[in-house]
Amino acid sequence: MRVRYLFSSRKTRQIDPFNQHKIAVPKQVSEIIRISDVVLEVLDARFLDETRNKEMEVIIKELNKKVIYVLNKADLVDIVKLKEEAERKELFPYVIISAKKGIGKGTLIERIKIEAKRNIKDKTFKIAHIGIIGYPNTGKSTLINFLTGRKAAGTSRQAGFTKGKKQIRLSKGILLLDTPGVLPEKENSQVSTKDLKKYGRISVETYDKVRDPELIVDSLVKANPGLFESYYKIDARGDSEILIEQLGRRNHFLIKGNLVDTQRTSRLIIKDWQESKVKK
Ligand SMILES: Nc1nc2c(ncn2[C@@H]2O[C@H](COP(=O)(O)OP(=O)(O)OP(=O)(O)O)[C@@H](O)[C@H]2O)c(=O)[nH]1
Ligand SMILES: [Mg+2]
Repeated sequence: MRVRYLFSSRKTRQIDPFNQHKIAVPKQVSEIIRISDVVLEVLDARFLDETRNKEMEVIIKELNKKVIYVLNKADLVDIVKLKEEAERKELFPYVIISAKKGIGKGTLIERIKIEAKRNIKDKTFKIAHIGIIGYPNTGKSTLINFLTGRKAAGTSRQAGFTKGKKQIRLSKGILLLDTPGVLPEKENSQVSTKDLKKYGRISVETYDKVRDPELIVDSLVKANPGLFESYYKIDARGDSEILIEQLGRRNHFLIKGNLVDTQRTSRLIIKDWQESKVKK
C-alpha cells in the first residue's frame, strides 16, 4: 500500500528536546541524523574524498539511516568523469547536481521520495524527515533553496555560515533539515598544518578567513605544478614566493616600503582557486 504523508507541524518530530544552543555543533548534527529518515550527505564534486565526513557516516550507519550522496557543484567539473569516480568509489546511491546552476533537481527529488517511502521509520508521523549534512561550504543551504524554489535557507560564500538547525518544508510530507557544516571531530579538536592546507584547498575556510595564506598558496602551487603559473602567466617555476611577488606587483598590492602585500596577494590566489577560476 502506498504510504501517504501529511504535513502538519504537530506531527513533526521534536527537534529541540534539550537546550540545543548549549550543545556543540557535531552533537546537533548527530541529533538531526537521529530524527532523520534519510540523510543527504552533500559533497563537493571537486573533492569527493576530502568532503566525506567518515565520523558522521559511522553515526548514520549505527543509527541505521539511509544516506544519499549528493555530489554538488557539478558545474565545476566534468560530469562524465565525476560519474566514473562516484561509481568507482561506490557512493551508492548518489545524485549529481549543481544547486547553483540548476542541474539535477528532478532526479534528486525523485530519489528523496523513493528513499523516504522506503525508510520512514515511524509511520504515525507521516512526514519524512530529510537531514542535510556535510562539510562547511559544500552547498547545503543552496541545495535547500534549489529544491524548494524559495530563498528558505541562508547561504553565503563564507564557510560556517549556517549556525543552527532549520527545517523547511519541501512538499506535503517531506521536511528538509538544514544543519551547520561539520568537520570530523578529530580534525576539529587538533587542527594540524595539514588540515589547514586542506581547508584552504577545499574552501572549508574561505580565502578571506584562511590562516596562513602564504602557506596555503605554497601547498597549492606544489600540488599543481605549472597550473598557477599558466593561469597568471607568470614564470615562477614552482616557487610560490616568486608567484606572489610578481602577481602582487602586477596588481599594485603594495605596502609601505614598496613591498608586496603577500597576505593580500595570497588571498587573491586562494580566492581564484576556491572559485575554480584556476582549475585542473
Ligand atoms: N559553483 C557552484 N557553487 C555553489 C553550488 N552550490 C553552492 N555553491 C556556492 O557555495 C557557497 C556555499 O554555499 P552554502 O549553501 O552557503 O553552503 P553550506 O553548505 O550551507 O555552508 P555552511 O552553512 O557554511 O556549512 C556559496 O558561495 C554558494 O553560492 C554549486 O552547485 N555550484
Ligand atoms: Mg549553510
